[in-house]
Parts: sequence; structure tokens; C-alpha cells
Amino acid sequence: ARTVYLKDYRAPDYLIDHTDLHFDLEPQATLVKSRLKVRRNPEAINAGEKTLPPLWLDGVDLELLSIAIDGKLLPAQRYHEGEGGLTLDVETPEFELEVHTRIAPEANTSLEGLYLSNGMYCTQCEAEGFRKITYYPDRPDVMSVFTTTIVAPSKYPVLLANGNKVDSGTTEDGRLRVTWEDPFAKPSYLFALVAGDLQYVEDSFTTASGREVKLQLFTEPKNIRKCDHAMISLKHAMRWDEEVYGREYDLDVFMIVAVDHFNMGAMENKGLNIFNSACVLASPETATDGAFQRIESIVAHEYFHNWSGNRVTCRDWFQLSLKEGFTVFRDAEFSADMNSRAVKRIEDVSLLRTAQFSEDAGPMAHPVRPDSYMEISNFYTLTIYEKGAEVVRMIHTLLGPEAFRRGSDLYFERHDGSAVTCEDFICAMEDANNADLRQFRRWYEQAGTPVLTVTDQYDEASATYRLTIAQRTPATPGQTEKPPLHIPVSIGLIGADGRDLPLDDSGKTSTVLNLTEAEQTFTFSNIPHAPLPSLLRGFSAPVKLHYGYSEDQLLFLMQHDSDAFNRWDASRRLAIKALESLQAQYRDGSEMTEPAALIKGLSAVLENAALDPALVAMMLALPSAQELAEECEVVDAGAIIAARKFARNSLANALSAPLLARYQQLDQRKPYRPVADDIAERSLKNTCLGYLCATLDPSSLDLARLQLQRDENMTDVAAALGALVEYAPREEAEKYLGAFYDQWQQDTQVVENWFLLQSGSASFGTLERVRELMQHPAFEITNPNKVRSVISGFASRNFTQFHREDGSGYRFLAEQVSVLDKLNPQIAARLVIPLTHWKKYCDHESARMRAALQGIMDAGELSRDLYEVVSKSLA
Ligand code: B3K
Ligand code: ZN
Repeated sequence: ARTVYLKDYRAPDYLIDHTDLHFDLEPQATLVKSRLKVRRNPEAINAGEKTLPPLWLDGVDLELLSIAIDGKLLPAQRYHEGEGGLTLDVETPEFELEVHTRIAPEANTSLEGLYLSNGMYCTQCEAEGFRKITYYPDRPDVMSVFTTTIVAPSKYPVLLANGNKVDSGTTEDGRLRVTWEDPFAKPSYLFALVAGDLQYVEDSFTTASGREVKLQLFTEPKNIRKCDHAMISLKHAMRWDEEVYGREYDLDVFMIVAVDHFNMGAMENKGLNIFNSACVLASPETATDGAFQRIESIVAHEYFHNWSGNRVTCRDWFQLSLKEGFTVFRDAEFSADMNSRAVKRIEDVSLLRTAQFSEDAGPMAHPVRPDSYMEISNFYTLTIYEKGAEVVRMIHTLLGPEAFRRGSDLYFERHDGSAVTCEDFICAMEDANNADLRQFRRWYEQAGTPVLTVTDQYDEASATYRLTIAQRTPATPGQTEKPPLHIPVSIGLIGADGRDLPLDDSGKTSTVLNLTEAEQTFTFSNIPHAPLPSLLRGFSAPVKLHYGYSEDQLLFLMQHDSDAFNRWDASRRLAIKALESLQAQYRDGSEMTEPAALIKGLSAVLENAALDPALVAMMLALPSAQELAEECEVVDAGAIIAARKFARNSLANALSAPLLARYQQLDQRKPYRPVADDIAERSLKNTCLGYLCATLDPSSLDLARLQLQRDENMTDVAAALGALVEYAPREEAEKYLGAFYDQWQQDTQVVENWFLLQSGSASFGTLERVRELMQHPAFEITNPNKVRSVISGFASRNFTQFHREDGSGYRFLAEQVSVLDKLNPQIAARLVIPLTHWKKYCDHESARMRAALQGIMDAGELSRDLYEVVSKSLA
């Protein structure tokens, strides 16, 4: 497969000022007519140019019917169909091009381009899906004003596209016709079309400058009662973007559509966001707290793209993090403002540490701005999104909130209506503030997670405290030299009484150190006694930090650190210490010993009524097996599983009394509201329940049985059912699972979670069970949500069963990846990821994982998506 390089970027030869599309929808033969106003790009003209270059149009899986220039059919010798598109000979610098093509949405299982989902037409064009709709310069730096006309049989009464509706009617043969016009120039990846028998809920929003915007959320009729939360979230997001960034909405209508078949979470098409049903539909009976919060953040994320992505877009796909990193940072701050800041930060950092750190240490490691790719779909990664957001957050930390806002204002003003680069973003931040981010730019170029090693020294005579920080970034594929980064390290110093010490005359107790060298010492004077450092407060940089904390020091930080994030982080360090020594004991074959310090710390936390219950729950939760694997030099899956299980049981038994007390105190049966305080209480209550059930004590299981029976909201029901599936006798668990399915079989989102509950269960989700689930009538291999809930649930959430010693889990995954590659390459290339980390595993596991990967390679011709991931991870 061909590799695309950033260094080869060239401006487009031609611009498209206007794009006029006409769709005649038929499942097997949709006719697409496009009329383009084409013009030679003045910026691409070479000095002394005599002849016009040919025009390249991308096109994939299209049946070409005709091409005309300025109303005249083009003879065959003036165009050439090639791999992935066609070239046209051009005679005048400006012309009108009309292309007619035919496509078959019903046959499209890749869910890219135009396809059908439960009988409704919809599109997904980012990154390179528009070329599956018509021939077009399908690149983000070609921005055009679009007009879209849709003609469809009357069984599709709702016909939507980007922008404002400008015309509608009926054709002579009784079909419906609607025309939409989007006045904002946009790249083809933001194009969208939807047609179906849909219902909608409607609301409105008045912008800061007094314009009235119509808000509509479209779903299949059966889901119409699950739209309220998304609508409320949307209005919150619109207000927040006005207040925090000064950004207003710009069209007369903003539409969201829910579809069941979708490759990812949602898509920010201009004025017409399309969502995976699971990321927008919710009701208290059917959705958990986690789903409510995810919906709030995704609705906001897509809405925020209207400015960070649509009004100002990416020049090329290497700049993807320009819109994604920035928008994730924006949505994270929004969620922090709507809920608990510390809780949101802990959740995001956990994701980063579990999944992004391992990506950054694996075969697909790439910088936030990659410099090459084979298939861009493979680069919608945690690095682009989450690490990209951390990079923007660091700029925010270094400049401060007001300066950051000046920078973002300048960025939006300077680049409105254009396609730009990460460099343009940094320049705006610098220019607005007279700042110097030269060294900081390395964060965009350099892959790998930096490791900081901190040592300290206190000198009593001079009352001086010195912190020495060394940084090192490990080598990644294609990058061996890693010069030092500019890293903001937020710290505080804690005195013997548990209070923060003033760091200077101003009396401030937290400060951001600018680490720019490979090793650097920071000196603090007038420190009355040896302090305990609180390092990397709020996780001020996406790094791993080592400091030789003792167990007692961690217990002290857990109690006293004024930074909530670091209180939690101290508990995590303590848990990891405990779990690592248990792993070592398991490997040596010695008896595992109770993690005494951890029990002591968590016992204090559990009894501290002043702490936010959500934080208590997060401290109690042991790091996941995946997160522990990330911490290991060499992963021994068996040891991780045994250590976690032992620690969980020890904690459950040692803390059963306070766990029960907390459970009972929080089990208040109030009406369900998905707000932070209530969510916090439910999360602690259900964490306690899980531990209590782990003791296998019959009265604890009764608590779960009762909670399940009460059927009050999905959060409590799912927690109770989950505990019973893990810990109740098998037959009984089967009975509950069966009853749950009978109750909810009509609800797609609940059924997806029912699948996940089983596939992800250490005790229940055996390979045999997973194969059975794939035979279940509700399973559909062409629906990514179902694939994720059954197959990925097993491969990435069920460490115990996936890593079974005989390697059967690995072979199963390889087999499914090969099947899926024929249907949906994007999904296949994501599904395979758990196997790609084989190098980190101990010998016997590693060899079997590699063999499974090799099996995929040998099985036949791979899609470009899958080929890139498999070949890079075998290399
Ligand atoms: N921009 C889309 C992701 C598109 C993925 C294409 N394979 C969703 C988002 O990040 O908002
Ligand atoms: Zn996004």
C-alpha cells in the first residue's frame, strides 16, 4: 500500500467555488449528479506556466455515467480513469463540470459514503468517504459552497442535508423533492445527507446576539422518548461556547440525527450532526449514568466543531489534531464546568494512561501531528484526540486562561473560512500574547510518553528545598532521537501539618515549573522544614512521573493534598505498588500477602464523610488489568489477573463493615436525575455493592438481588446485574440475564449493554459464550455497535478470558478480524489492536499473539486499513 507524507503536501491545482448536488435515491441504484464551478487555484500557479495541469478527482466504487464540461459531453480521450479516481484534461482556467454517477447504498457495508441503516439513508464522509458518493477533489483544503437536492419515494418523508432548507415539492411521478443550501464554504468531508421515515423533537435557542435558532433531533419513531437529555445538553453547549469562547451558532437550524449503524460516536457535519444512536439516545430506565455523561460530552464535542473544525478546518489530514485535540479539550472543560472538575479529570487521565500510553509505546505510535500514513482512518487515535487535547491543555496552563482566550479569538478571527495547520494555531497563541512556544512545538512532532524522574533535597541550614527533574522520551518507530520537551510541571509543597506551604512572598501554594532541559533543578527558599512534594498537580502534562514515595508518604498525600487529582493519584500509586508486589509473589510461587497499606488508606477514605463520594469510588476502584499491563516492562497476563483478584478479595473482606455502612447510607431511593451529585452517590453505592458481592457472602448477594428487583433506573439495575453475573451461582445469573433480555429486547441500546455485560465478564464471558452470543438473533456482524459489544468486549475488556493460556482467544479474534475486513475495514483495523501489543507480553503469550496476527496477514488480501496496522505491528 502507498504511504502518504506530510512533506509532499501541495496546494490543490483547482478550487471548487460552488458544488451543486442532485440525488435520486434508490437502494441499488442511486443517481448522483454533481455540477461544480471549477477554477484554477491562483496559489498553485507556477511561474511561467504555459499549459493547465490536469484536474484530479477522487472516486471509489462509483459507476461513471457521464462527464460534461460547460454543457458539452467530454469525449473519452479527455479523461482517464485510474486507481482511486480520474484525471481530466483542462483547457480553460474556469469551467463548469457536470458528472453523473451511480452508486448502490444498500450494498455499502463499509458505512462510509452513502449507506442504509434500518431502511434509512445516511452518509459518513470524514475522512475520505465523499469519494464514494461522486467524483470530487476530496481533500479538506478544497472548500466549497454546497447546494443539495434530494429526490426520494414518499416513504422517506424526511429529507435532510446541510444548511438551510430553501425549497421543497413533489416531482411529476409523485416523489418528494427538497433542496438545501449551505452558505458556509466547507470541505467535502462535512457534507451530509439523511433520508428516512423519522420523527423529531424540536426546541429553540436564542444566541447572544439575539438570533433564534431552531434545534431538531431526529430518530426512528420508537426512540422519540429518548431525546430529552441530548437536547438539554445541546443548549448547555451552545450557551457555554458563547460564554467561554465567544462563539455563536451561525445557521437558522441545527439538526441531530440518530442512526444505529455507525463506525464511531458521531460526526460534526455542518448543521446536520449524525450520531451513533448509543451516543445520543437516553432515558433513565434504559441508560446508565455513564451513558448520560457520555452523551452530554459528545453532543457538546460535535457542536463545538462548528467553530473548531468547520468554520476553521484542517489543511490536510496530518493536521487532524488541530480540530480534534482542540475540540476534545473544549468538551472536557465543558464537562468539567457542568459536573465535577476533579472527577472528569481523573476519568480522562485514566483513559490516557490506559489506552493512549500503550498506543504511544506500541507499533502504531505516532506524533500528535503524524508525518505519514497509509490509511487516514487508522489515525483517529487516542494520540490525535486525547494526547492532542493534553497538548492544548498545556498551552492553556502555560499561558493562563485569559491569554489562551486571546489566542483562540485571534485564531478564529484570522482563519475563519479557511483550512489551516497546527502551526497556525500555535502562531495565533504566540502572536496574541507575545509568547514563545518554539520548544513547545516538539509536542506536535515527537511521539512517545516522556518519563520524568524526580529527586529532591532539603537543606536545613539555608531553609532551601531543591527539586531536580530529569526527562527522557523512549524511542518510537522511526524516531530514535528525542530532544527535551517544554513541560509544564505543576507542583505544591506540603508541610508536616498537611497544609500547603507558601512557595514565595506572594503566598501562592501551587506553581507551574517550566521544565525545558534534560535535567533541571528548581530551588525554593524559606521553606521551614523538609516538605513532601505534590507533583504534577491536575496532571499538568501527559507524562509518567517517578518519585520514590514511601507508602506512608502516599497515605499522607491521600489525606492531605489540596489537589483532589493528586489525592486520587496517591491512592493509585499505592494500589499499583501493592498489585506489583502481588504479581511478583504470584510469579515466584510464594503466598500472596494482604496489601496492608492500601487497606489502611482506603479504610480512611471510606470513612471520610467530607470527601466527594465520586472520588471515594474512584480511589476504591483498582486500576484495570489493561492499566496494570501498561505499567509492566513485560506483561504476564496470568499474574495481573491473579494479583487483581487477590487484592479485590482482600479489600472486600477487610473493609466489609464500612462498605456495607456506606452502601446502606447511600441507598436512598430518590427520583433519578443524571446530575453530578446524584451520579457520585450512585457510583460509590455501586462500587460498594460490587466489593460486597465479591465476598460471596449470601446477604451481600441479597442486596444485589433486591436492587435488581426494585428496577429503579438503569444505573442501579446494571450494577446489580453485573455483580450477580460475576458472583452469583451460574444458574441464577442465567435466569437474571434471560429475564433482563425478555424485558428489554425491543431496546437496541439496552441489548448492546446486555451483550457487553456478558462478553466482558471474567467469569461469564468465556469464548464459548461469546460464540453463542454471535449466534443470538440480536447480533448483527454488519452493525459496529454489536461487534464492539460482543467481540471487542471480549478482546479488550475481558483480560481473563481473552488471554486464556491456550491462545484460543487470540485465534478467535484473528478469525473475526478477517471476516470483518471484507465488510467494514475501519472496524476490522480497530478490532485487531489488542493483538498488536504482542511484544510487551511474556514469551508464551507473545508467541501466540504474534501467530494470530501472522494468520491474518496470510489469510488473503487485506484492506488498506487492516494491512497498515497488521504490517506495522509485525515489523
Ligand atoms: N470527526 C468525527 C470522526 C470521524 C472519523 C472518521 N473515520 C467525529 C469527531 O471527532 O467529532
Ligand atoms: Zn471531533
